Amino acid sequence: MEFLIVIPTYNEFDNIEPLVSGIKKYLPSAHVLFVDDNSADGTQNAIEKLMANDKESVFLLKRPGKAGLGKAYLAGFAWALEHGYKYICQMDADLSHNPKYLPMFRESLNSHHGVIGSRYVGGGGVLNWSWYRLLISRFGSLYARFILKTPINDFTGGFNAWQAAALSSLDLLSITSEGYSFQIELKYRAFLKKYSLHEIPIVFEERRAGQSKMSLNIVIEAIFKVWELKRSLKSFYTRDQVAR
Ligand SMILES: Nc1nc2c(ncn2[C@@H]2O[C@H](COP(=O)(O)OP(=O)(O)OP(=O)(O)O)[C@@H](O)[C@H]2O)c(=O)[nH]1
Ligand SMILES: [Mg+2]
Repeated sequence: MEFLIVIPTYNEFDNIEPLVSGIKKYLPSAHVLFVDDNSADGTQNAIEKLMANDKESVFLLKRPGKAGLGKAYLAGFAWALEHGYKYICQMDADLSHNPKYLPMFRESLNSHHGVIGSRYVGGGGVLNWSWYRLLISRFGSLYARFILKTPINDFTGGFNAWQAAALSSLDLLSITSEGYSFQIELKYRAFLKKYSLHEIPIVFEERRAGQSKMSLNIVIEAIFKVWELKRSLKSFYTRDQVAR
């Protein structure tokens, strides 16, 4: 069991089939775990249809209701670790994350604890986003980088991959972030652990099908959470490292 892609879904019916065919095209050996929060649009049916022909590599974790991206990922990570995968990848379901980058992610995990798909390094970018969406995202990453004093260019992006051993050492059970701040928290914890993180340029494409779950609450959570992370995690990991 090598490479598992964990994909949280909420009402992504139209995206499931093209996403899985893209993954199979570029990284045929990858397994896929969908973590669905009881979508109302038949997303689970679309996943189960694929599973009927592919019991070996497509899996579905059903959850009772919409509880946010962070909780879905934590459930998916726990499943991945229980099943003994060596590498764990995070990816959105809405085709914003192009599966063509997966072979590069896999390759880079040979020499790095974590790989960050980055819109904000040379060669990376965003297609078809409104100027204000780009501004929120660009500002969000710079804000987190500045406050947390951490040299990561794309803090909020959700296309990342981890060596399972490194991921499992991040005290996942104590993570409380829900939306974008979940991505910030994970990367910050890995940085504090002094893990090697490699940013690979990706071009992010705006979703074409389904509805965005981005909300003002998610942005506000991230703005405040960064300060909380700085306070709570910095002292926690410094203490941990001194003790060792
Ligand atoms: N299981 C679960 N998945 C979620 C939840 N919220 C968002 N997702 C999924 O997380 C991924 C990212 O969410 P998006 O809505 O695409 O967020 P975004 O990329 O910032 O915004 P847009 O691309 O504009 O839609 C997608 O695969 C969503 O289906 C949730 O509460 N539970
Ligand atoms: Mg999206």
